[in-house]
Amino acid sequence: MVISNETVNENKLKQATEIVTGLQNELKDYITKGHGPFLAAVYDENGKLIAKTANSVINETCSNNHAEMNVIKAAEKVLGTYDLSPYNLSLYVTSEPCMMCLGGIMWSGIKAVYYGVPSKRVEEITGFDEGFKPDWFNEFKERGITVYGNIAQEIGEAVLYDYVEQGNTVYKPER
Ligand code: AZG
Ligand code: ZN
Repeated sequence: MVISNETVNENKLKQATEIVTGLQNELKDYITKGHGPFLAAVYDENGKLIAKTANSVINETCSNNHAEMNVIKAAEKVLGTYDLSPYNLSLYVTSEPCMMCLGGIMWSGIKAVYYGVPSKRVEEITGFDEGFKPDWFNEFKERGITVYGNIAQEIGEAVLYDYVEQGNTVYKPER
Protein backbone atom coordinates (compact mmCIF):
# COMPACT_ATOMS: atom_id res chain seq x y z
CA MET A 1 0.00 0.00 0.00
CA VAL A 2 1.53 3.28 -1.14
CA ILE A 3 2.02 5.93 1.52
CA SER A 4 2.66 9.65 1.07
CA ASN A 5 3.00 12.92 2.95
CA GLU A 6 0.58 14.58 0.50
CA THR A 7 -2.77 13.56 -0.97
CA VAL A 8 -1.80 10.92 -3.51
CA ASN A 9 -1.51 12.34 -7.03
CA GLU A 10 -2.32 9.51 -9.44
CA ASN A 11 -0.19 10.92 -12.27
CA LYS A 12 2.90 11.21 -10.05
CA LEU A 13 2.25 7.71 -8.69
CA LYS A 14 1.89 6.22 -12.18
CA GLN A 15 5.13 7.81 -13.36
CA ALA A 16 6.92 6.82 -10.16
CA THR A 17 5.71 3.22 -10.43
CA GLU A 18 7.16 2.99 -13.94
CA ILE A 19 10.49 4.50 -12.90
CA VAL A 20 10.90 2.50 -9.66
CA THR A 21 9.92 -0.76 -11.40
CA GLY A 22 12.51 -0.02 -14.09
CA LEU A 23 15.15 0.66 -11.44
CA GLN A 24 14.37 -2.64 -9.67
CA ASN A 25 14.88 -4.55 -12.93
CA GLU A 26 18.11 -2.71 -13.75
CA LEU A 27 19.38 -3.23 -10.23
CA LYS A 28 19.79 -6.97 -10.89
CA ASP A 29 22.54 -6.18 -13.45
CA TYR A 30 24.29 -3.78 -11.07
CA ILE A 31 24.33 -6.52 -8.40
CA THR A 32 26.02 -8.97 -10.77
CA LYS A 33 28.71 -6.29 -11.33
CA GLY A 34 29.49 -6.10 -7.59
CA HIS A 35 27.25 -3.24 -6.47
CA GLY A 36 25.16 -3.27 -3.28
CA PRO A 37 21.41 -3.88 -3.80
CA PHE A 38 20.19 -0.28 -4.10
CA LEU A 39 19.76 1.95 -7.17
CA ALA A 40 18.73 5.62 -7.33
CA ALA A 41 17.94 8.13 -10.08
CA VAL A 42 17.31 11.87 -10.20
CA TYR A 43 14.87 13.31 -12.77
CA ASP A 44 13.91 16.90 -13.52
CA GLU A 45 10.32 18.18 -13.70
CA ASN A 46 10.14 17.42 -17.45
CA GLY A 47 10.97 13.77 -16.85
CA LYS A 48 14.57 14.13 -18.05
CA LEU A 49 17.09 11.82 -16.37
CA ILE A 50 19.85 13.85 -14.67
CA ALA A 51 21.80 11.04 -12.97
CA LYS A 52 21.53 7.37 -12.01
CA THR A 53 23.85 5.50 -9.65
CA ALA A 54 23.90 2.28 -7.65
CA ASN A 55 25.24 1.65 -4.17
CA SER A 56 29.05 1.27 -4.36
CA VAL A 57 30.01 0.68 -0.71
CA ILE A 58 31.67 -2.66 -1.48
CA ASN A 59 33.16 -2.12 -4.93
CA GLU A 60 34.48 1.37 -4.09
CA THR A 61 35.26 0.60 -0.42
CA CYS A 62 33.43 3.57 1.06
CA SER A 63 30.77 3.23 3.75
CA ASN A 64 29.06 6.45 2.59
CA ASN A 65 28.55 5.30 -0.98
CA HIS A 66 24.84 4.60 -0.76
CA ALA A 67 22.84 4.86 -3.99
CA GLU A 68 21.22 8.12 -2.86
CA MET A 69 24.47 9.81 -1.77
CA ASN A 70 26.08 8.78 -5.07
CA VAL A 71 23.20 10.08 -7.17
CA ILE A 72 23.07 13.42 -5.36
CA LYS A 73 26.81 13.87 -5.94
CA ALA A 74 26.40 12.93 -9.60
CA ALA A 75 23.43 15.30 -10.13
CA GLU A 76 25.32 18.18 -8.49
CA LYS A 77 28.28 17.50 -10.75
CA VAL A 78 26.08 17.41 -13.88
CA LEU A 79 24.38 20.69 -12.95
CA GLY A 80 27.53 22.30 -11.49
CA THR A 81 25.98 23.28 -8.18
CA TYR A 82 25.77 22.20 -4.53
CA ASP A 83 22.19 23.52 -4.31
CA LEU A 84 19.65 21.57 -6.35
CA SER A 85 16.63 23.45 -4.96
CA PRO A 86 16.03 25.74 -7.99
CA TYR A 87 15.75 22.72 -10.31
CA ASN A 88 12.66 21.04 -8.82
CA LEU A 89 14.25 17.58 -8.92
CA SER A 90 12.83 14.22 -7.83
CA LEU A 91 14.84 11.32 -6.44
CA TYR A 92 13.63 7.76 -7.15
CA VAL A 93 15.18 4.88 -5.21
CA THR A 94 14.61 1.14 -4.94
CA SER A 95 14.40 1.18 -1.10
CA GLU A 96 13.56 3.72 1.58
CA PRO A 97 16.51 6.05 2.29
CA CYS A 98 18.51 5.17 5.41
CA MET A 99 19.27 7.53 8.29
CA MET A 100 22.39 8.96 6.57
CA CYS A 101 20.69 9.51 3.22
CA LEU A 102 17.74 11.36 4.78
CA GLY A 103 20.30 14.00 5.83
CA GLY A 104 22.00 13.94 2.43
CA ILE A 105 18.67 14.46 0.66
CA MET A 106 17.73 17.34 2.97
CA TRP A 107 20.97 19.23 2.39
CA SER A 108 20.85 18.73 -1.39
CA GLY A 109 17.66 20.65 -2.20
CA ILE A 110 15.89 17.65 -3.75
CA LYS A 111 12.12 18.36 -3.83
CA ALA A 112 10.55 14.90 -3.92
CA VAL A 113 11.46 11.32 -2.94
CA TYR A 114 9.84 8.15 -4.33
CA TYR A 115 10.98 4.83 -2.90
CA GLY A 116 10.21 1.11 -3.20
CA VAL A 117 10.86 -1.18 -0.22
CA PRO A 118 10.37 0.28 3.30
CA SER A 119 13.36 0.11 5.69
CA LYS A 120 11.69 -2.36 8.04
CA ARG A 121 11.40 -4.89 5.19
CA VAL A 122 14.96 -4.15 3.98
CA GLU A 123 16.20 -4.99 7.49
CA GLU A 124 14.03 -8.12 7.80
CA ILE A 125 15.02 -9.48 4.38
CA THR A 126 18.72 -8.59 4.25
CA GLY A 127 20.02 -7.70 7.71
CA PHE A 128 21.29 -4.26 6.56
CA ASP A 129 21.00 -1.63 9.32
CA GLU A 130 18.95 1.33 8.05
CA GLY A 131 19.44 3.34 11.26
CA PHE A 132 16.93 5.05 13.52
CA LYS A 133 14.67 7.61 11.99
CA PRO A 134 12.44 10.41 13.20
CA ASP A 135 8.95 11.00 11.84
CA TRP A 136 10.61 11.86 8.57
CA PHE A 137 7.50 12.02 6.38
CA ASN A 138 6.29 14.99 8.44
CA GLU A 139 9.76 16.52 8.82
CA PHE A 140 10.17 16.43 5.04
CA LYS A 141 6.69 17.87 4.49
CA GLU A 142 7.58 20.83 6.72
CA ARG A 143 10.66 21.37 4.55
CA GLY A 144 8.65 21.24 1.33
CA ILE A 145 9.81 17.76 0.27
CA THR A 146 7.15 15.39 -1.06
CA VAL A 147 7.51 11.67 -0.22
CA TYR A 148 5.83 8.59 -1.73
CA GLY A 149 6.77 5.17 -0.34
CA ASN A 150 6.19 1.43 -0.83
CA ILE A 151 6.02 1.79 -4.64
CA ALA A 152 6.09 -1.58 -6.47
CA GLN A 153 7.20 -3.03 -3.13
CA GLU A 154 6.88 -6.72 -4.03
CA ILE A 155 9.16 -6.43 -7.06
CA GLY A 156 11.78 -4.71 -4.89
CA GLU A 157 11.51 -7.28 -2.13
CA ALA A 158 12.15 -10.07 -4.65
CA VAL A 159 15.41 -8.39 -5.74
CA LEU A 160 16.55 -8.14 -2.10
CA TYR A 161 15.66 -11.79 -1.40
CA ASP A 162 17.74 -12.81 -4.44
CA TYR A 163 20.67 -10.66 -3.26
CA VAL A 164 20.78 -12.57 0.04
CA GLU A 165 20.12 -15.99 -1.48
CA GLN A 166 23.02 -15.48 -3.90
CA GLY A 167 25.32 -15.08 -0.88
CA ASN A 168 26.20 -11.42 -1.49
CA THR A 169 27.77 -9.26 1.22
CA VAL A 170 25.60 -7.54 3.84
CA TYR A 171 28.01 -4.94 5.23
CA LYS A 172 27.58 -3.69 8.78
CA PRO A 173 30.00 -2.52 11.49
CA GLU A 174 30.41 -4.87 14.45
CA ARG A 175 28.48 -4.06 17.61
C1 AZG B 1 20.74 1.26 2.11
N1 AZG B 1 19.49 1.74 1.89
C2 AZG B 1 19.30 2.45 0.77
N2 AZG B 1 18.07 2.98 0.55
N3 AZG B 1 20.28 2.70 -0.14
C3 AZG B 1 21.52 2.24 0.06
O1 AZG B 1 22.47 2.46 -0.84
C4 AZG B 1 21.78 1.50 1.23
N4 AZG B 1 22.87 0.87 1.74
N5 AZG B 1 22.51 0.30 2.90
N6 AZG B 1 21.23 0.53 3.13
ZN1 ZN C 1 21.60 5.44 2.74
